[in-house]
This record gives sequence, C-alpha cells and structure tokens, in this order.
Amino acid sequence: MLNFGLKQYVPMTIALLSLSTAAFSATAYINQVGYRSGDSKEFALVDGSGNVEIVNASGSTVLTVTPGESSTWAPSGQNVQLVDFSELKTPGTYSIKVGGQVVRSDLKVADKTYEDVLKASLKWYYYQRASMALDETYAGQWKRAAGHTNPTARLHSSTGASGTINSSKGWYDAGDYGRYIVNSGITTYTLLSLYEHFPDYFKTLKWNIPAEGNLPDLLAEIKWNLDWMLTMQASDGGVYHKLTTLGFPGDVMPAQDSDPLYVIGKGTAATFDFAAVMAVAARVYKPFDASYASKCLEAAKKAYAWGAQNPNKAFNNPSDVATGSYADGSLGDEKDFAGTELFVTTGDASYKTSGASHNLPGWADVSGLATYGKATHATEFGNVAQVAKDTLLSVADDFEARSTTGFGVVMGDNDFYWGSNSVAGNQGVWLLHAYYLTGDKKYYVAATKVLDYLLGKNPLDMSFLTGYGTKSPMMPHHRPSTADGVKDPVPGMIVGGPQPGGEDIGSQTWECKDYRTGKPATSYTDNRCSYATNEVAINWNAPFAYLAGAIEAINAGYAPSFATSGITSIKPAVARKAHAKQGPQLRFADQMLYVEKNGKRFNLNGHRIK
Ligand code: G3I
Ligand code: 9MR
Ligand code: CA
Repeated sequence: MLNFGLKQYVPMTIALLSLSTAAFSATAYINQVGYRSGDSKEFALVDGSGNVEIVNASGSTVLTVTPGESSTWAPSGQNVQLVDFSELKTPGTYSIKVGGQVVRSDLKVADKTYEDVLKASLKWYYYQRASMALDETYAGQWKRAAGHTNPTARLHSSTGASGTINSSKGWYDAGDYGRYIVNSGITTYTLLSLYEHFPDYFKTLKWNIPAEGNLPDLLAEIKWNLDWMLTMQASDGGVYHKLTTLGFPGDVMPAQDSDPLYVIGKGTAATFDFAAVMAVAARVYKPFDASYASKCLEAAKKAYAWGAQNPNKAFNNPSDVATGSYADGSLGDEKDFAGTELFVTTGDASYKTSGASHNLPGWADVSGLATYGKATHATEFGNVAQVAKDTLLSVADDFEARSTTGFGVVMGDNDFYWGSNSVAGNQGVWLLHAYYLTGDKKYYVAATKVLDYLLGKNPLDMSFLTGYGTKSPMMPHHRPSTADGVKDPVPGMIVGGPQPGGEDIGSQTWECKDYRTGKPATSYTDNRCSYATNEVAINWNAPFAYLAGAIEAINAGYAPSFATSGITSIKPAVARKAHAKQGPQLRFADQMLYVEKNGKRFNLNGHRIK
C-alpha cells in the first residue's frame, strides 16, 4: 500500500524536477513521513501564488486546493498560507504543484502511517541501554560493546553517605552517559502512561528487542530503566539524584567511558518523581508480575514518606561535579505528582491531592502530570477531577486555536527553549488528553499537527526524528552516533530542536559557530557541536512516542478506559457499519471501547475480541 506506484513514479518525478526553474520560490512544508488516509491533512505554504494541485504517480491532478489566507507566524517571521488537502484519501505518493510548477514530490498518504516511527522512537531506548552489549541481531550496524558494566558506584559526599552501592542497567539520558532520576521520572511516566492508556494495543505490538519473560515489548523496555531506578533508593527511602562520572566524557563509545561512576546527591525532586513512577509501575506490572509490582509499590510509599519529611532538599551540582544538574528549586509539583499517583494506586486518602495546573509538563515541572492523573480518574477524585478537567480543557483550547493560524502548529514564540521539540510533543500529549475527556475531534486534529511539525511541517523543512523523513538530522550531539564510525546516526531519536539561547556557541574554533537567525524557530544547526539544539534525550523522545502511539492505537480502535464514548467519532465508518445491522451497543470495559453485538465483543475494527 505504502509504496503504491512508486517505481513508475520515480523517473517521472526526476524529469519533472529538472524541468522546474530556479526562479520559482514557493516552499511547501509537509509532514515528510506522511499523513493518515482518514485524517485531516494540512501543509504550510510560503511564497505561494495561485492554486495548489496535488498530482498522483501517473501525473494526473487529483485535487486542486485554494490555499487559506496568509498570516504571519512570529517564531519564523514568515507569511504562511495553510493548505487543507483532507479530501485526498487514497494511499500513495504525490507531487505538489504551486502555480503549475512542482515544488516537491514526497507527499505521502498511507494507513498506519506512524507505526514505523512509533516503533523506532521506542526502539531507541534499547540503544540507550547501559550495562549490556547491543547484539547485531537487534542493533544491526549500531551494535556495540556494553558500557558501564562495573556495578560498583561510589557514594559522593553530596549523598550524605559514604562507601559504594551496586547500580546498573537504566537508559543513558541523552548524548551523554549520565543517568538522572529526575529526567527518568517524566520519561518513564510518559511511556508507562502510553501503555496504561492503550494496554490492548501494546500487548501485541512488537519491535526487535530482546524478550523479557511474558512482558509486552513496551513493558520489557521500561523495566530496564525501572530496575536501575530501584537501585537508586537509599535504605531510608530517599532517592539519589544521579549516577554519572564527575565530568562529561569525550566523544567515545560507552565502553570507553571508563572514569569512575559516582552516585551524586539525594533530594526531594528525585524522591517524589521516583515515588510517582513506582506507583504507576505497580499498577501496570501487576497483571504480569505481582511481586515486582508490590516491590515497586513499597518503594513508592517509602520514597513518598521520605519526601514528606524532607520537602525542601533541592539538588544543585556539587563544585567538583560538571555533569547535567537537572536542578529544580520548586518542589511542590513533584509532591503533587507523587501523591496523585499513589492515591490512584492505593486509594489511601492521605495521599490525595487537589488543585490543577496550567503548566505544560517538563522535567522541572510535573504539575501537569498530576493534572492528567486527576482529570482521568473522575471516580477517585470527584470534584477535584472536574477542576482538573476544566483546567486541562482551557489550556487545550488555547493550543487548538494556535494550531489553526500561522504555520498550523501549536508552537509559539515562548515555546522555543532548550528541548523545544519536547515542548511541541508535550503540547500534543496534552491535546490528546483533552480529546479523551471530551471526544471533541478538534483536539485530535490539533494533536496530529504536532506530529506534522516534528516530522517536517516546520520552517527548517526537516523531520526532527533521525532516520525518518526526506531530510533529518545527520550529526546529532550523541556520543555513540559520533564515535561509532557508522555514517547514519542511531535511528529513532528526536533532537532537541531550534531555540535561540545559543548556550553552545563559543569563541574556540572547536565549539559551535553562531547559528542563530534572530528567529527562535530557525535557530538550529545540524552539527555535533550543538548540544543546545541538536542533542537527543530520553525525555524528548517520550512525548513523541506517546503521540505516535496513541494516534495509531486510537485508529486501530482502542481508547483509554476513562475516555468518553465521543472518541468513536474517529472511526465513524466502522461504528456505523456495526450499527446498521442488529442494534449493537458501544461499551467500555477492560480498559477498552468495544462494540457488543449478540453477546459478542468486537473491537472498533470489527475483530472479535470475546
Ligand atoms: O523553563 C524556562 C522557561 O520558562 C523559559 O521561558 C525559558 C526561556 O529562558 O527557559 C526555560 O528554562 C530552560 C530549561 O532548560 C527548560 O527546561 C533553561 O533556559 C535551559 O537552560 C534549560 O536547559 C536544560 C539543559 O540541560 C541545561 O541545564 C534542559 O532543559 C535539559 O534538557 C538539559 O539536560 C541535559 C542534561 O543536563 C545532561 N544530559 C543531556 C541533557 C539534554 O541536553
Ligand atoms: O556533551 C554535553 C551534553 O551532553 C550536555 O547536555 C551539555 C550541557 O550540560 O554539555 C555538553 O558538554 C559540553 C560542556 O558542557 C562544555 N564543553 C563542551 C561539551 C560538549 O562537547
Ligand atoms: Ca519542580
């Protein structure tokens, strides 16, 4: 389906491209990975004039669109027209003509469009695994020796203890080889929530990683990091902040980073983030491994108790430590997050929290994750859930409105800071929560525009996911990708993205040349030097994976157990077909939405499930 007609089409495309003249300057910015057949579809057009034609593989115009009014998108300073081509539903690869000239030929419409990028973005966590070798069977040309295999780590004086502990496994944080509890917190939560929202979809989704008992691949991958996190809890319940060398290593493979590892700091943020993650893990792993689940729950409770006793222990890098600090002085949001998840898991009202947050989740501010927890557990939280839902929807309305002008994306001027692509991703995750809670399709549509942005509908005209799209980063700030001697970077990584801070720009020749453009959305360089725009990180991949995963799962007929039945509007054809026969009913149970007919259950694709 996906490559329908491609073979005949390629030579013709080349011919068409060579005919177009250099004087022509319209640019169409598209989702380079593709669009789903049944979705709303839009691209952004700059310097266009006249109508837009979509041309199929045999050269026929299949759709003519009059672009929308132009409006300025402040982050890039461009005047942009949005082109809605939702009517194009037939899978295939198309060209775009503007004013009669072909401007690009890589426009794709397909089914299950995001399944490959979903798997790739999840597979990347395997490539980040510490303490094990990556075999060729799984890693292909990115196979490598194990790094950080010595389990003995020294307790730095900042932990308030001395001696050593055993700590191994976990995911390397980013382009460096540190392992940081705070950043593991939001990352692991986001991936666990993806599973918890769509368990039946993820029970069968597989990619090429080593099996772990009877666990679905997603839970097998997450367990690698949970196991490491569990090693970072002290006997009093407090959780150490990070496990790193004292400074960043050079451009070496993990196995060559042989400086001693230290366990550094112990603080409130790490402890509450840990408690929240372990509380969710206790729910998610229970059906597969009850004893692991209860180990997680005990660890969560013990951590929460320590955090409650030590609410103001902010972490800052000790003077002899130069690795990432993930320093955060505002610690109430972490407590809210932990309390919310522990209350959901245990039903113990002493953990129950109230209030709601307008803040987009990020590693330093997890109040929005607590808002998700409250809004999606109406029975448990009662009025508090309603407040959370109202707050969530008011923010989502703002995001949705932004997505209808300018570049047709949610991102605005203030969203471009270090890791801006995770800002985009988390806006999409927020919108999907609004969709689950209301069934209003406008939120789903806005969420798909976030994927569009990350996969190419942006003023840099690039997919920010390594290995996918017509143009994607080749030189990420990722030590293995630099040191492995393989031309292509490790695939499936979302780079940090444009932002005007320029923290990596230096006077020394080996540092970054000034790549800033005066505009936030184009201040980016695909260069290894740029850790402020072109690094990768586990917390930036997670919201992307969540978005791609949720969108694929919804379209496969799944919905979170708490979702309103309005979410079925995504699959009108299937629902209607079922309805036309013998009055089947839409129902929710066992965490999914299904159609019941003559006492039998079917998923929304019409497959019998019981
Ligand atoms: O949150 C504020 C925001 O409100 C404000 O509008 C914006 C504009 O100034 O700044 C935002 O703060 C930024 C913060 O990231 C947001 O998370 C800071 O300026 C920025 O300096 C900070 O950068 C962090 C960076 O480390 C430097 O500390 C990144 O978030 C964080 O992702 C990054 O993490 C590193 C680890 O330390 C080490 N491993 C790699 C990893 C990724 O680069
Ligand atoms: O490589 C480091 C990257 O992983 C971090 O995110 C970043 C910010 O803490 O720092 C990078 O290391 C740089 C160091 O801070 C300054 N000298 C250049 C290093 C990159 O080569
Ligand atoms: Ca905080």
